[in-house]
Amino acid sequence: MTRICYGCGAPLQSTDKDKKGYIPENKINDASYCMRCFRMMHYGEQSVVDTPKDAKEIIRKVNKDNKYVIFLVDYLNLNQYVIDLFQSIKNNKLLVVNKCELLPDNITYPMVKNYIKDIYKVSADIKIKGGTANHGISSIYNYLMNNNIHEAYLLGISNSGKSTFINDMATILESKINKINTNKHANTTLDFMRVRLNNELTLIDSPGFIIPTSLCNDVTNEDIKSLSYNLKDNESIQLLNNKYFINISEGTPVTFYTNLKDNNLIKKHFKEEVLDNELSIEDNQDLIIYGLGIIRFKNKTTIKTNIPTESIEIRNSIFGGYYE
Ligand SMILES: Nc1nc2c(ncn2[C@@H]2O[C@H](COP(=O)(O)OP(=O)(O)OP(=O)(O)O)[C@@H](O)[C@H]2O)c(=O)[nH]1
Ligand SMILES: [Mg+2]
Repeated sequence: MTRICYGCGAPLQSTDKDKKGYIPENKINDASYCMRCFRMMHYGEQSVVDTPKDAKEIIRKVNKDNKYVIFLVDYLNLNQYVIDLFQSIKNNKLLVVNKCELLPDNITYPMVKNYIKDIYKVSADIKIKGGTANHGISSIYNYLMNNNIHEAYLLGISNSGKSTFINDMATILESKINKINTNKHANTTLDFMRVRLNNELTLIDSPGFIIPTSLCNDVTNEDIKSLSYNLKDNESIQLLNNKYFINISEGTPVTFYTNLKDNNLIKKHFKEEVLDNELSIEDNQDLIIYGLGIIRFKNKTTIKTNIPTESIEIRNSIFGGYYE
């Protein structure tokens, strides 16, 4: 029987060093982890051995099965694309908003839930997770038990925290499992992996997917920062080293909510560029830029940008306490 790597779920093999699941032949019978996972977990090394999976392919596979689905999303990656994927899951499902401790203090957990239900018309249950002492995990465990759910898939975008979720669940249940490999870079888990946590609960980890129209997949796990700008007439905002620009009318203060590590990727630009795509932002609406963050405008305005339309979304704002 083929053994699998407990770190990434790949079948262990000793024929091709550059492919997933590689382990030297003399270790294949007793190793718990493939060489890539071992080196990532012990030496912080990075290596790419597989391409990100297609979300629709994963969901098609899961839809053929009748098992419950726990779908993880972190707040900055919450957008129509992700919600459409969630809604395309036919099985009974739960939406978990993860890394919520990184949200600014003025956004409370009940606000997040009400907001998602209202804006994206999500009727499935929603739970919040994130923060110190495995916040939210016990409540999710109790929820699963109360609803008689003993086996569930964990699905979601790469880096949303699926494998960390299983490790955290193992901690509170005191399960003696081998820790799953988790990492701040995308594409860590490579295959489905069934993890029996106790007599009552088995979770199935899965490879994450990426949002194809995301401008940046370099997420961090740091607090969401707010960067505020008040632009003059001949100034704009430049993104990702002059790849994209946004012209904003003078006198409209804006705040950018992001967790990009490198502040230089979002900067004031002392020039107005010629840009085609004009967008009207109403009072109390935000601009969502896939992979970069959320822009909050102080008042109703018109902006111009060269960001492709499939990478942006305008939606009612969570800031300002409307969803309390
Ligand atoms: N701040 C914060 N970071 C988290 C939380 N959960 C997970 N992370 C971090 O998010 C990163 C990604 O976590 P993983 O568990 O590897 O994510 P994944 O969804 O399994 O990713 P793939 O296997 O690539 O699909 C890691 O650096 C985790 O430490 C959380 O609740 N809060
Ligand atoms: Mg994972």
